[in-house]
Amino acid sequence: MLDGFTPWPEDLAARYRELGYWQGRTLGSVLRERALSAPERTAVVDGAHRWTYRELDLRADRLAAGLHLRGIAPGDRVLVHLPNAAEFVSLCFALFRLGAVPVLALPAHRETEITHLARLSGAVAYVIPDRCLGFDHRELARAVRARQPGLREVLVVGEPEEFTALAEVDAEPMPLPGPEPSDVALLLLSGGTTGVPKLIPRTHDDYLYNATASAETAGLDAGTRYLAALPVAHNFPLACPGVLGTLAVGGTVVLSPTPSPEDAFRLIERERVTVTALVPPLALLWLEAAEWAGADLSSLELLQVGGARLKEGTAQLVGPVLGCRLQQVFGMAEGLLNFTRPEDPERLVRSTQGRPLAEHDELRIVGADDREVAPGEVGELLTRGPYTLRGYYRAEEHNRSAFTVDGFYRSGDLVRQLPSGHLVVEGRVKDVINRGGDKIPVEEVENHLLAHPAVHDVALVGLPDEALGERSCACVIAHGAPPGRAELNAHLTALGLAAFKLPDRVVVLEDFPRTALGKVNKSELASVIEELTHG
Ligand code: OOB
Repeated sequence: MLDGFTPWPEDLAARYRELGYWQGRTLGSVLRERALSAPERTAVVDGAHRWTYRELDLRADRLAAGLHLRGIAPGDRVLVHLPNAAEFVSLCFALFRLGAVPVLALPAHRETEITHLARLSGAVAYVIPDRCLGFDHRELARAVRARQPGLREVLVVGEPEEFTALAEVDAEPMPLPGPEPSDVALLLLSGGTTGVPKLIPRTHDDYLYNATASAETAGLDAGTRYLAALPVAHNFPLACPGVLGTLAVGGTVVLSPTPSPEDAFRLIERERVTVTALVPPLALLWLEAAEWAGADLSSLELLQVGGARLKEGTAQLVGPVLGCRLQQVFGMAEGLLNFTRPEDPERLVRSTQGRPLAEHDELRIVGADDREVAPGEVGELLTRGPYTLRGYYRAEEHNRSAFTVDGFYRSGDLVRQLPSGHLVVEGRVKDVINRGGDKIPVEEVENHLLAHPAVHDVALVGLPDEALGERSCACVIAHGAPPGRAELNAHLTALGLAAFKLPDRVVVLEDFPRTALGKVNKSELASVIEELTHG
């Protein structure tokens, strides 16, 4: 078993098996089953490739053998930093079959995040594209490797320069011992509650349930053509049901290089896409673009929206403008997923974030004293269940506060539950800014800003925003000449921070409002900024 992984207690594990949540299969074996039953069906489409199930299955086997020969062993972590490309899919399945563990970095991540992930995971290899959207990942790899020499191998999709081409990691398929279904299959990134990002271990058993039960709830079958528009390293387009859920039922995955209407609409029309998933700001953008783009979107049957709160007004437009059904998804990489269902009344689909996926998802909605609030009241959502983690990877100390003693995960989300079981997300208690689905770990950005010589003190707050839900604003107490936004963002970029974490606004203040305990009062601070803006 992977050290640093917290398993479920034996009695609960036995129960989840008995109840059929954990089926004792691995992610790699599910692809094999599909390849045997329908080898010539199309599994994956991207700009450059069109792979049948047989081809994907073989590619995964050959890659697994090649990785094995290069010394990648079961349990080794491999940092995967790829865009939406066919190689992402074959590589993940190769690693699943080998029993090595992909660590899924987001395309926007840069030196700071990647170095942190490499260090925390102890990854032995780093897989990158040569260039992506104008950014040279080989330069990033050089910088990261200089700081993290444990990263033995850099494998490149495309032109490798001094590194190794992924295409050359190829060998005759060979028998490999493979993982147990209860082993960790992959490490996902947390949106964060405090400080730097955490890693979320997901087992074959639990993630396969996550993907297949999501597929059922979203009505997927072998005729599904799923468009991965969001970055596939994210749990939502990866397994809710996303890429893995689609492949598990024998459907076709179409990979879009970006989620822009320009790229996505072209693919929807060409590939007759039936299902896709978006975050709310992109749903809004698609709704606007659909009015004038003139693309044929008539194949679309279902649009899933999640990652941040969807406004009812936007929800209402999905059917009339895109001509498809809406499914709201309130999920987290940590596990728990909530979906609105096809049989739900229209009103609930529009105005709630859905109800739990599994009958045995346990939910507690609690007040500040950790006691359950009255039904229908707002409180923090705590949860445990057959696909919700029991501990972050290698985070013993953080785990003591992130979970209750009986193993409930503290989501940091404020919700209320309707008598039907549906949840409405009302806010949060965690210090994260949700910028249209991109999660900004506030403390991390504040720490980097504090390193700037002109910053005496700083507080990052979320301000309401029409398009994104929230935008970030850095409130700065200056040391000497007040720094501007361009200067601070240049500083953060030079440190190698992902672009979505850069403050959208910088406001220089004399002092911060404080709580009785002397902590920055962020909600009052946000009101002060609003006041400054709108008078
Ligand atoms: C998804 O996963 P993460 O890990 O990036 O972020 C989880 C957090 C939740 O704790 C919540 O704060 C927020 O994102 N969130 C929503 C939401 N869906 C997620 N807030 C309001 N309304 C929603 N519908 O974001 C994620 C994972 C799987 C499926 C969908 C989203």
